[in-house]
Amino acid sequence: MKNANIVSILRHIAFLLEMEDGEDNSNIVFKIRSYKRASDVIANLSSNLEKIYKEQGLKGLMQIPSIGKAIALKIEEYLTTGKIRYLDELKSKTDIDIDGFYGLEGIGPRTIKTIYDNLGIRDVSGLEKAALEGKLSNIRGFSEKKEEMILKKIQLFKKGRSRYLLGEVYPLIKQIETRLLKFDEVINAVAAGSFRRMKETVGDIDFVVASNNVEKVIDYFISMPEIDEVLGKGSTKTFVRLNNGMDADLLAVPEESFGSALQYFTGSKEHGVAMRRVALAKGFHLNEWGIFDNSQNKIAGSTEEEVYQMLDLEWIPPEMRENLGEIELAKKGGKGLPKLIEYNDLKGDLQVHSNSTDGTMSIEDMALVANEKFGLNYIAITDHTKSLRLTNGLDESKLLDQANRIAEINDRIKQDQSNKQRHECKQDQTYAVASIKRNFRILSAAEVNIMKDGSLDIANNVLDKLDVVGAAIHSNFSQPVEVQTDRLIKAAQNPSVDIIFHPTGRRINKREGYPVNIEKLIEVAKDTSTILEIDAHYDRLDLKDEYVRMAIQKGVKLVIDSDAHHPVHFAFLKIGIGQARRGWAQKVDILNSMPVDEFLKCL
Ligand code: DGT
Ligand code: CA
Ligand code: CA
Ligand code: ZN
Repeated sequence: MKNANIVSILRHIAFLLEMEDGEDNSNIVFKIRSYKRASDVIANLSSNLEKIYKEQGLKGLMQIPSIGKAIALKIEEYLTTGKIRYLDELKSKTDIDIDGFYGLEGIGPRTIKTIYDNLGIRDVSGLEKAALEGKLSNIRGFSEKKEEMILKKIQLFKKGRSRYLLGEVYPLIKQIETRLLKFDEVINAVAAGSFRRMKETVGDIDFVVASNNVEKVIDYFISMPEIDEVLGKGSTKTFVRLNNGMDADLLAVPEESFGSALQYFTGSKEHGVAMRRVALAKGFHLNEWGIFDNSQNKIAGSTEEEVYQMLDLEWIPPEMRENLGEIELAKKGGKGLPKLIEYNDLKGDLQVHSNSTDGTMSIEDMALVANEKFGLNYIAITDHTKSLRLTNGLDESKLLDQANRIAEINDRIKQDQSNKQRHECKQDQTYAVASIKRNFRILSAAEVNIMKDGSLDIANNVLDKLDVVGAAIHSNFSQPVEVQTDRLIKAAQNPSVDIIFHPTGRRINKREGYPVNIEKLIEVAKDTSTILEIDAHYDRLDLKDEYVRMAIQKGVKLVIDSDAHHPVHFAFLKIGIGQARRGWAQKVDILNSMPVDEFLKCL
C-alpha cells in the first residue's frame, strides 16, 4: 500500500469537509486543519505507513507527528479494508467530480460548491468551458475579474501539474542521496538533473551512482522505503515512482565514468549539447561514459572537474549550466566565471515573522533557532502592519512597543550568558535568550503593506525608528501593469523603505503574481538605492533567477530572506541561495552576507 494513496485520501476528506462547511463552524474548521496537517506530514514521511502499521499497530501510527487517534483509525481502516467509509459517505453527498478538482490550487472547495449550486458544473473541463463562455460572472458575487482569475488558475493547473516545487521535495531527495552514500557498494552518489541545478521546480529526479557492483546498488535502491513502485529495471538503470508521486531515475556506472555521467545527467540538456560541441571542436567525443579521443581511447571521465578541464574549461557550478553564456566565460584565458555566493555565506535574515502577527513563535524562539540551528548572526523581525487585518497587523503604537521589546531582548542577550545553566531546565524564553550567542542581534523591522495608491499604511516617522523597513504588496493584484509598477516605484522612492519584499508576488504553480515592469522597477531601485528581495520561500522564489541576473547586472543590491513564519522555515534560505546562484549572484550582490554593522551602514 502506498503512502501517496493515503495522502490523497486525507486531502480529499479535507476538501469535502470544506465544501460542506457552509456556516463558520469552528469544529469543522479544526477537523479540516487536522486532516490537512496529517496529509502534509505523511507526504514527507520517509517510511511506509503500512510497514509501520504491520510492525507497531495503531500505536505506531499515532506516534507520527500530527496523527491523532481519529486519523490513525481511518488509516488503519484503509490499510485493512482498502477503503474509508467516511470518505465514501462524504462523497455520496455530492455529485461533484472531487478527484478532478483536487489539487486545483487557488479555487477553493466553497467556490466550486457555489458554482455547482448555480450552474450544475461538476468537473474541471466544465468549469473551464463556462469561464471561457463568460457564464461564471453571472453568478452573484462573481465578477468578471474573478472569472478571469479562475480561468488562469485552471490553465496554470494544467501546465504545472507534473512539476514539483524544489523546496517541497528537497528533504526527501537529500534523504535518499544520503542513504545511497552510506551503502557499502556505493562509492559516490549525487542527486543530479534539475534538482542539482536548483531549478525552482523539478520534473523528475535523476540519481547518479558510482559502484563496482551495479546490480546490488539497483536492488538496494528499489528496496528503499521512499520507493513506491518500480516502473522499469535494466542492468545499469532503473526507473521508479516515489511515495510522493514523483518519478526517479537511477543510473549506476563504474567509478571511472562517474564524472562524465554526473556531468551528463546534471544537464541542462542545452548545456550538455553545447559541451559536446566544444568536445567535437577539439577532436574529442563526449558522452555519459567519458571523453574519448579520435582513436576511441578514454581520456577523461572519473570526475566532473576532469571533464571540464580536458575541454579547457573551468568547472562550472551546476546552477549556471543553462547554456546562457557560462561556457564562454569558463574558457581558459576568457573572462572567467563569477564567483557565486556560497551556501554558507548568509549572516542574517531580513524577513522573519513572529507570533505578534501571523508567525507561530515568539521573537526569542525565532532568534534562538536562527542562531543555534542555522548559524545566523542577526534577524529582522518583520511583522505585518495594520491594514493586513487577516494577520492582525501591527499599528504604529504596537510597532514601537515591539521595537522597544526587541531592544530589551538584545540587552538581555548581551548579559544573560552566565545564566544559561540556571535556566537549562526551564524551556522558556529566559532560557531561549540565555542560549543565544552574545554577538547575535535582533533588528526591529516591519513588512509594511503597500496600499492601492502606493502609499504605506504606517507613518514615516514611526518607520524611521525601526532598524530596517521592508515593503510589500499583499492586495489589489489585478490592476494594469503601469498601476502596479507605479505602486512599487512609489514605495521604493519612499525614503523610509529599505527593501521591497517579494517584488512580483508570484506563487509558483499557484498564481502568476501581479504584472510588473521589472526593468523599470530595477532602474528605480538602482536610483533610490532600494534593495530588492529574493524571498526564499520555495513557492515564491521571488525574484526569480532571470530577474536576479537582471538586477545585479544593473548594480542593484539584493537580500535573501526566508520569510519564516515558523523556525523550520529558516531552511528555505538554502533554496533562496540556490536561486541567487542561478541568477549568477556573487557575495557582494547579497547584502545579508555582510556582518550586521556593515549591513546597517548600507541602508
Ligand atoms: P526536469 O526533470 O524536467 O526538471 O529537468 P532535467 O534537467 O532534470 O531533465 P531530465 O530529467 O529529462 O534529464 C536529466 C538530464 O539528462 C538532463 O538535464 C540532461 C540529460 N539529458 C536528458 N535527455 C537528454 C538529451 O536528449 N540530450 C542530452 N544531451 N542530454 C539529455
Ligand atoms: Ca530530472
Ligand atoms: Ca529524468
Ligand atoms: Zn506573514
